Formats: sequence, structure tokens, C-alpha cells
Amino acid sequence: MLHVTPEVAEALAEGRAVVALESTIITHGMPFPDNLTTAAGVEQVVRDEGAVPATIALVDGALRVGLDPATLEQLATAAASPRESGPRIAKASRRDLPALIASRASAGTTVAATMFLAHRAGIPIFATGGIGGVHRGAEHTFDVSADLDELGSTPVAVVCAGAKSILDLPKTLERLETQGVPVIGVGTDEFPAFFTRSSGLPVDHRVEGPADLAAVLREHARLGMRGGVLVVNPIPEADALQADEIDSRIAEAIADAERAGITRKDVTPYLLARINELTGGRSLTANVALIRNNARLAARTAVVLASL
Ligand code: PSU
Ligand code: MN
Repeated sequence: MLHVTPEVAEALAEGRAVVALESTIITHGMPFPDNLTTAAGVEQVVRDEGAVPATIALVDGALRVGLDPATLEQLATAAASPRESGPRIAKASRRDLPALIASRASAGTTVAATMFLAHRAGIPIFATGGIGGVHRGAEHTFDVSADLDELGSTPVAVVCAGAKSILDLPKTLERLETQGVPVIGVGTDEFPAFFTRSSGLPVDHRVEGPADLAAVLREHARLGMRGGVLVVNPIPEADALQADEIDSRIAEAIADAERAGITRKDVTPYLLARINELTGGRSLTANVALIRNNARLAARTAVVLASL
């Protein structure tokens, strides 16, 4: 069922380094044209490190692993705009795949859906910006991203910059602990808060770079563990935002979402777009920098893993 590009298929068959990349970040995470330049740039970062990028998406009912530039552009130009009443393209978490395939739809795949598909394609490592998690107020709404359950059940390493404080980070970490997901800090003792390097919340294990990280991933694989590994890589110092400022913009965005009655799968895309507006685009610049930083780490780690 997977349409894997010849480049990705050959790399996998030869045991070379491949890095999976998600596509909801393109369709629902950033505005056009920044989404397109970012997606293409991130693929180039992976290539520059000697690995093969495999961006995963649903295109006209086909599950694609590896996208050509024209398809990347097709997804990017269909990106949802917060100014429109409804998105022009679907956001597919794992559970959305069967119905969207049956109706020949196109969709960006979330972290959960991308992990699920990467694993089926045989790709053990995946880079993104931030994961979904337990939303603030989840004790009332039960809004917990399917990303966390996928991390608990699918053996793929996800390299991210932590999670945005649109989420309840302590509860997100509790959920990961319950699910048996190792959270590995790279060059940090703290769980990073996406736009900032620290959250005040400790990670249990720290590594310093790709070689140490690959060793952890290798042991995780040798143990045959059921779920994934969450690798948290803080945003580079030079690109980080001021904590007090971004926290108040995030609080405003959450209040706006409540006032506008945004619920369910629209919550995260709405908040990302609103934060971008409220920061005058500075959140987007930071977002691009941290994704590139994560893609670099994932590619370097994939190269070490391929050599083991
Ligand atoms: N967080 C971000 N950027 C993103 C997303 C989350 O900082 O682009 C996207 C990812 O694709 C993630 C999804 O898997 O949102 C989570 O959505 P939900 O909260 O509806 O599960
Ligand atoms: Mn949700």
C-alpha cells in the first residue's frame, strides 16, 4: 500500500541512512510559501548530512513515502489558511487514514500518522518540530494528542524540540512515562519548550550527540521495545525566543481559541497560526530554525545507526 520513491527504497534496501519527515507541518503548521521553502530546505539539510529524506503524506489517496518537488509544492499550496472558513486539505492522524484513502483525498500526516507509516516503510528515525501532547485543561476536555499513544506503541525515534507550552508539559511527560517512552535530552537536562530551551522540567536521560544517541536507539531496538523514543533537541540559543514574551502570546492565543469555539483537531493548527500572527512572524522564524536543527541531528544519528 505504500508508494515509496525509488531513491528511498534503494537506500532502505542497502541499509543506508533515511530520515522520515512529516507533512502536517506543511499543510497545517505554517503559511505558504514559508511551508514550502522550509520543507524543501529541511530535505536539503538531511541530504547535506549524507542521509535520504522521506517526507510522508497522503496524495490523492496514495500513501507516499518520499515526495518529488512538484508534489511537495501541491501540498504546500493547498495549506490551510487561518483566514478561511475551512482547510483546503485534510490533517490525517492515524485514525483518519482509512477513510481518506478510500475517498482518494490528500492530507498532511501528523506525527502519529507519520510514525505509523515510517515504521511500515522500515524507517526507524523521524524528525519534526514539535509533538502534540496533553492540552491545558485536558482534565475537562480529554484533549490528548494521538501522537502520545503512537509513541507508546510504534518503535520509531522522533526527534523534536520538545513541545510548545500551548500544551500542559508536566502532564505530557507523565503520559509518556506511563506509556514507557524514553525521553532523551540531547545536550540538555531539561525538557525543551519548543521556542525556548528550558521548561524547568527534567528529562531522565541525557546524551551529548548523535553517537551517544545512536547507542541508546540501538539498545532500545535490541530490547524489542514496543513503543518509540522521544528525542528532545533544544532550539539553538541564537534562535530561541524570550520566555516571558512567548508565554504571554501563547496565553493570548489559547484565550482566542476558546472565544472562537475552536475544538478537536482544529485546536493545534489554530494555535500555531494565531501565535505566528501575535508574534509578527517571529515564532515562524524560530520554528524553521529548530526544525532544521532537528533534521540535522536526525540525519547524523541515522548515519551512525546505518554504520553500526
Ligand atoms: N506542534 C507543533 N507544530 C505542528 C504540530 C504540532 O508545534 O505542526 C502538528 C504535528 O503534525 C502534530 C500535530 O503531530 O500537530 C498534533 O495535532 P493534535 O494536537 O491535533 O494531535
Ligand atoms: Mn486533540
